[in-house]
Amino acid sequence: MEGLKKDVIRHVVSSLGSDYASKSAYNYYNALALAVRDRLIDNWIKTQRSYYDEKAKRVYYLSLEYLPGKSLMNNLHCLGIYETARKAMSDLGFSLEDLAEQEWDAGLGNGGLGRLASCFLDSMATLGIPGYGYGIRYDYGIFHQVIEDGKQVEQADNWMRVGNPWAYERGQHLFPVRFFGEVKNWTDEYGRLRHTWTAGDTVLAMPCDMLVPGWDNHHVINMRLWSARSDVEFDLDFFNTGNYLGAVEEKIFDEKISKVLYPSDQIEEGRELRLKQQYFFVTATIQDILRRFRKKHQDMTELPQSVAIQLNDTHPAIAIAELMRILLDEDLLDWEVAWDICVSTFAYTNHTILPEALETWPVSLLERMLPRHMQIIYEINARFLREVERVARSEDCGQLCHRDLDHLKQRVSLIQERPIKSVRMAHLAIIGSHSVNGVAALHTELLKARVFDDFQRLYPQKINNKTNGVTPRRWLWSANQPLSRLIASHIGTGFVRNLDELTQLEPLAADPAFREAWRAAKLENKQRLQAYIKRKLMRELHTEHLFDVHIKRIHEYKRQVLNLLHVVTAYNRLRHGQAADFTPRTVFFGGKAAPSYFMAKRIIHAINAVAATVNADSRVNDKLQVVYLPNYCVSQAERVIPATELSEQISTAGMEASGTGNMKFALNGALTIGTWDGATIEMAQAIGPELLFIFGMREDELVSLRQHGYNPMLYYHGDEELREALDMLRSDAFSPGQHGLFAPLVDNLLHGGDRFFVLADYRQYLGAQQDVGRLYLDQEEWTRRSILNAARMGFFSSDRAISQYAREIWDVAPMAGLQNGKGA
Ligand code: NTF
Repeated sequence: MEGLKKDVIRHVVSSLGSDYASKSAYNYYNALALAVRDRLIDNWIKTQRSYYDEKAKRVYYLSLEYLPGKSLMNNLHCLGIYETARKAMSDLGFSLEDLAEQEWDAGLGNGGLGRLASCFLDSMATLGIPGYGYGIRYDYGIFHQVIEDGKQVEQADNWMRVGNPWAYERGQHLFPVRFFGEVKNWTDEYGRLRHTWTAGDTVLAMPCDMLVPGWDNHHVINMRLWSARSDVEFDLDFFNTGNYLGAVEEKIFDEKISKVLYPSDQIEEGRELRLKQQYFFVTATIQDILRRFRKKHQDMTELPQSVAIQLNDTHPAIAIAELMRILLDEDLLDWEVAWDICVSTFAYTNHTILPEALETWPVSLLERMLPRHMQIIYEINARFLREVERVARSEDCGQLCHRDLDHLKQRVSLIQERPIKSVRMAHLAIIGSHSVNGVAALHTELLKARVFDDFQRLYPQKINNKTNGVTPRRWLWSANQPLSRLIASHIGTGFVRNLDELTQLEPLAADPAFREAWRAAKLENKQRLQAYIKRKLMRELHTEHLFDVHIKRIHEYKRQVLNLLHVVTAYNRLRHGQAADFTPRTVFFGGKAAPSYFMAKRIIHAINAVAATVNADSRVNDKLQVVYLPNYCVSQAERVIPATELSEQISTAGMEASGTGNMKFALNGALTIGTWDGATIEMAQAIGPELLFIFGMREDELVSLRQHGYNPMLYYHGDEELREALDMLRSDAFSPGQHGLFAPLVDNLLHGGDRFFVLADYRQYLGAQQDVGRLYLDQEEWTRRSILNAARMGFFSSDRAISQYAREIWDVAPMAGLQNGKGA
């Protein structure tokens, strides 16, 4: 402890240039972070060296998004120095918890996809897999959400304003990134046509490394994030012509590339700068990967034995064309050889089946910005369509019918003709990869049967499932110390590394003393949340209420509106005195809406309006409260999830690819009210469906309802409570003086087709909520189920997910000496 204290003081003085006697929390947080980083860097260097020494096959995880959140507590726990640090900082006059609050969340992602990437890096580090995360170091992450007059207002997330003590910026290792320009043809010595791309503009990519430690194993992997740097400083001509300001302007223009994360989620924005970001990221990453590979290899055909590249959704899919370009134009390989290398190296994960989220880029844009890549994509397509024809005409084509060949070719082509001629990035990713995986069993089945059915017939081996998981280090151990300590006191700490060990809790569910201790841990977390809400929102929570929580991005398919209709109905019953047996509850909502998503923003407004009405109504507010948690983010999730008793996972069946919040809640002992969707299905199967509150129509039932003509008006007319709730929303009951404010929401349900079947599931949802309320009155039974939920969550560790990727897709093994935890 004395060593750590000394290091902290030294950093306050020599790294931060401050007087150690001036007790600034900001300085001491930074100094502690630097002292922790010192303890990581040696192991990071050793880890990187060992990859070379052992000629390990490396895994590169390419993701435009990460959501690491805060690093301090997680890193202290991984290093096993949390207690030491707590004591050291307390000696120096600080509470570790307060210092940790000084850190800004690294919010370099939108939601589930980015958080999954961060959980995966944590698992690679812990399992000892030679992995690297690659991404973009956005200057501005996901926007900061404030609620003003009930509405979302976006503010810039200037997360690096106060510096980032965790990152190593490597200004000396810059990679050139080229755009625009033209392609020249030439003939090589064997008479083959060759191509050279001479680019117009160049910018530079600077690596910023953030260290990702494994759990108690000395294995530290790298998350390398690229930041755009202009090359005009090196362009002497510019200065010589006296155009100083012109040069500076160009510099600012170039550096715009990594300025801001696109805040869309499940909606593709299709803007030129976004494509620039994607290519900027991809080319820098591929250059770095090949630089490392070429240190030990000359023969490019050995690449797939040494390198696995996982594409996190289609955002980095242009990497396939980029690797082809390098192999063809720089290494001068033949097409077939280059293509084999690509397909064997790449694998692609799909995270959504919503059509509006499937990426396409206009051919005209690609032709201008990346002319050589567009040529390559055309060539990939031409060869692929010839192959399709061959397979379709062959004897063994199974269900493929060559009379439909033209249609088939149009459907699978990389190029879509309408509404504008564009490249379908998902098709490029599928064709250019040896593995395509979905993220939960149902999602993968839907990929095979619906979205990519043609590809499933063409390549029946390619599409596979890897159900998501979450890291128990952050989402149980670090976020929920009261519960973790209780668990550890009965079964030891092995579950942090091997989550299956939680099954040892099962017999304890029958032990009243253990149940009492389990409830005490939950209460402690509820009180902690209460204190936080008091500080932040100046609201007093009732900790004896059932804490019912719905936090995730705001999207129609996630059906926050269904939850809201339950709240309004409960409000009406209480007002009308029809709810004598109502179980008191506080309903929490939290989540960001994409700034351009009108309906999602209106939903936020409606939730806040209902909250204001309910909370102000003294007839009901001792029994029902509604809280909107502004600026939902990773660190807020870490506070809220441990305090949650009821987890809302109520998406339209078939629409949520997996969900990962669902897993975090159950792991922390919340019971789930949910639909038969995403990974919630597999959770119900692992836990026992009777221990969750499952309701609603299933995916196949919705398909047939849609086919037979779904009429939401029937539900409106047939259900008095539903009608009352919708009429209130449409009138000014929750928006005094602003008649019609929420009419778009209601009209969308009644006259817009209710695409997400809110009304169809309303009555069943109410029934399930009634069951929840009733069960909560029986605290012994509730607690028993809560324990069994957590005990059966072992499968949903990201360690299990990453082990499957490693074995079944990447063909990589953990580093020797690390499999069993302790590193060398
Ligand atoms: C999300 N997809 C899905 O909507 C979630 O169900 C899933 O849990 C996560 O991915 C992680 O797999 C996206 O965010 C995106 F961008 F693909 F639409």
